[in-house]
Amino acid sequence: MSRTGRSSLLLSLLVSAFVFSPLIQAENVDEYGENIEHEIIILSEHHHQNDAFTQGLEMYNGTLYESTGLYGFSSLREVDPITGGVIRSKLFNDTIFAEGITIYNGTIVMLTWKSQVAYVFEMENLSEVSSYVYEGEGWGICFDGNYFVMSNGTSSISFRNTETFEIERTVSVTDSFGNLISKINELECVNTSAGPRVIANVWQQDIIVVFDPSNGTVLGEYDASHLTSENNHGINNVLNGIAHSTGSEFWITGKNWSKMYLIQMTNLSQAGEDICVSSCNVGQDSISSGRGLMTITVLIVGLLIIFFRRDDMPVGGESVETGNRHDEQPKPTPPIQEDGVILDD
Ligand SMILES: [Ca+2]
Repeated sequence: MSRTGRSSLLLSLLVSAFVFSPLIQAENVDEYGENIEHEIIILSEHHHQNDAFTQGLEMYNGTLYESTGLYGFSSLREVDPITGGVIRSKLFNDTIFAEGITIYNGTIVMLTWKSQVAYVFEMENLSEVSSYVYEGEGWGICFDGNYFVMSNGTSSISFRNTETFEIERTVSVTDSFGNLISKINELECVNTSAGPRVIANVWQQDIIVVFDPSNGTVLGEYDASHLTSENNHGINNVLNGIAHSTGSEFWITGKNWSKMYLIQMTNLSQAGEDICVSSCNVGQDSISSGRGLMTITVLIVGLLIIFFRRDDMPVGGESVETGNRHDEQPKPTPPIQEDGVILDD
């Protein structure tokens, strides 16, 4: 193809992208035509103990409570959110792998990964007062005012009786295309002007999702990759831990991160449309959406750019740095995993 021909083709594709762009914008607008953007705004950065393999995070009366996992390292901590300093902590024996926590009726309820026991501690002195039993794995938990809301590493969320811990009902977390969102991890229950919501980490993903607890439908997805790139120095040191502060403000951190963040989550009560969290099935619903058109257009333009620039690319098979950390090979196995301990969640 001549250079003139190439330029014409490129121009056509760019025009196509421009023509399709209004379709994209039209998908996520509110009743006034304003864009609904689910965005994390960093309000302040704080220290986080980087020995904390964070499994649960919850704020109560200005104090932050944190549970940390791994056999032999699990703990329950009372933390000063401003300094990140540990005020009090309780260490567990090496049979306990601590998971998510929530505050209920003056106590802290803490899940365990595979022990099938939820321990209950006094907030005053972190002493154990009772426990619940359950079947399966425990990952995240929050209290919605009526029930314990619990994740177990799948897409299924259970709503449990606060007296018996029996399951009252379950929902499956799905995006708006019906794709199941698995590995739902740490949770936070909040009430918004549009109704109750559950906010969740998704294990090994740089996103936080908001779903409707009545049916499990994801209403918003927040990209936290700019935070994970600052803190993630290993395959297990993932984004995890979210605690409601006030209004639309939350504390978030990750496993062994050295930073904790006070953030604002924009448009928390407003639902975006056509939210595709897992790998979308292009060819079905999404093909007719603006997002599908944008994806195709961007893909074609990207391929064309590569085509035009190929003469400038290095010879001999040298790779080009993409800047995408997901392209990296997995890091060497952490020592604790080599010892036979399977890291959670
Ligand atoms: Ca939480």
